[in-house]
Amino acid sequence: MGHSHDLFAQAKRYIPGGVNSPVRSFQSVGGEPLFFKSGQGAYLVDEQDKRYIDYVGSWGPMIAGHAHPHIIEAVTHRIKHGLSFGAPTRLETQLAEKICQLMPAIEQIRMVNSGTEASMSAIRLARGFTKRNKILKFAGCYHGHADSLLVQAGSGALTLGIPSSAGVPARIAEDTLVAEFNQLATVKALFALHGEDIAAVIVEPIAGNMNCILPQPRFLAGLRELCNHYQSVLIFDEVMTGFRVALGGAQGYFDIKPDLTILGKIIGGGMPVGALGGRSDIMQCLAPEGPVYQAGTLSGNPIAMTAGLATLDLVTAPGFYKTLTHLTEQLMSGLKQLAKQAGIACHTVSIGGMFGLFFTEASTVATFEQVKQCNIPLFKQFFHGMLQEGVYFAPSAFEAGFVSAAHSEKEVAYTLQAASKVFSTISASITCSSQEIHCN
Ligand code: KE4
Repeated sequence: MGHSHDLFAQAKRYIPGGVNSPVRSFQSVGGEPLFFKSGQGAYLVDEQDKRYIDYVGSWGPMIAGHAHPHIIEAVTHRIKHGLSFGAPTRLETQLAEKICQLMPAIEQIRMVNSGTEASMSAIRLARGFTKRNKILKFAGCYHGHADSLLVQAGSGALTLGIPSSAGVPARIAEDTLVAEFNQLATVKALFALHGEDIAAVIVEPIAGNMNCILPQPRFLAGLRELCNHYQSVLIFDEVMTGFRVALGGAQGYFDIKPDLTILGKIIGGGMPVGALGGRSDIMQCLAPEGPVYQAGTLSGNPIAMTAGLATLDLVTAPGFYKTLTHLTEQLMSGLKQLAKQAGIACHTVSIGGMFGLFFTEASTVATFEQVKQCNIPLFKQFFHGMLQEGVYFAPSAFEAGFVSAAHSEKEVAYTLQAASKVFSTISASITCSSQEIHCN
């Protein structure tokens, strides 16, 4: 018993689909998920001791790489003093203070245990603060699996073809309005119809759950202006982009000030953490100060706080994002060039340590519709070809990819060498099928 296949069969006996999160299932790319037993730096090791260069990074948290000594040492030390007290610790204040310093739009912050909890709580808080019920989200954006937000969602919901989940009562879903990312006119139209009832607009400032889509100029500023005009709360979901694209997150990068921010992933350094924060007049509505209830047994637990603090120690080092951004750009431009040389239409995008790879003739991909036009079967061939070469990309065409500080020119060079082989194989298969000749 050690082969991923056997482990997967056993997992399916006890766990629905054999996974504890659907996007890990490989259902959209075919084949079976790999079972990993360790991670070190830029690498993961599967149960057969095969190493993979990892561009998933646990879907974003592992920006310092796997098992970074500074984080391991901090957690190892802390764990000897106990795991959870369900009472305040100074560590929670330290992490809260650090985040407020790095993201000035966050005047106060509440720790929770996942991005889902954070977005669910932020929606409730915005509704309590404005005394309105409707929220506005964007098709293809994903904010976790709270009922109100599983309407035309991205990430695994989109990957598996269930963007609007079963089990969400219509009366809940009808309070969720859906606009199109990068298409401000669709937002204005909904505000014109429902403006006085819209409690909040929630947006991934960089859409990382329909692959990776950058905001077009004026899009985020337009959302800010509309929320000001209609007195709605602007919520930036920075679970993925927070401390990923820049030290101040996407809000710092694009210089737009949201009313509330949702965080997760990197602020936990791989431990379960989410957070919601923002204007103190809104945050003061949260219990025990105000009437909006929100709670969590393990919220702010000392081990997660320690891992988060140690991770932020690393990302605040001088030049951290400059180096990460350069390496990510190098990877993307290399892949684009190699695809072109092989006659394969490919568009790439990167910002900070996150990237998007699209198999499309389009010179830019700015909307959800354009993402859906991309060549998914070709992505599957690329994904499995690279996996064979020991390079692990996200098992979904609708996810962003991530580079860590542990990746170096060495990993990029190997990845590009592998991609050259894979693109050649794909190109040969396309030639064969187009000429309908027999190929071995
Ligand atoms: P969690 O509840 O999974 O911690 O966070 C939900 C969430 C909220 N907001 C954004 C922008 C997110 O990207 C996420 C979670 N991201 C997915 C992958 N893109 C998590 C992977 C999974 O579902 O297993």
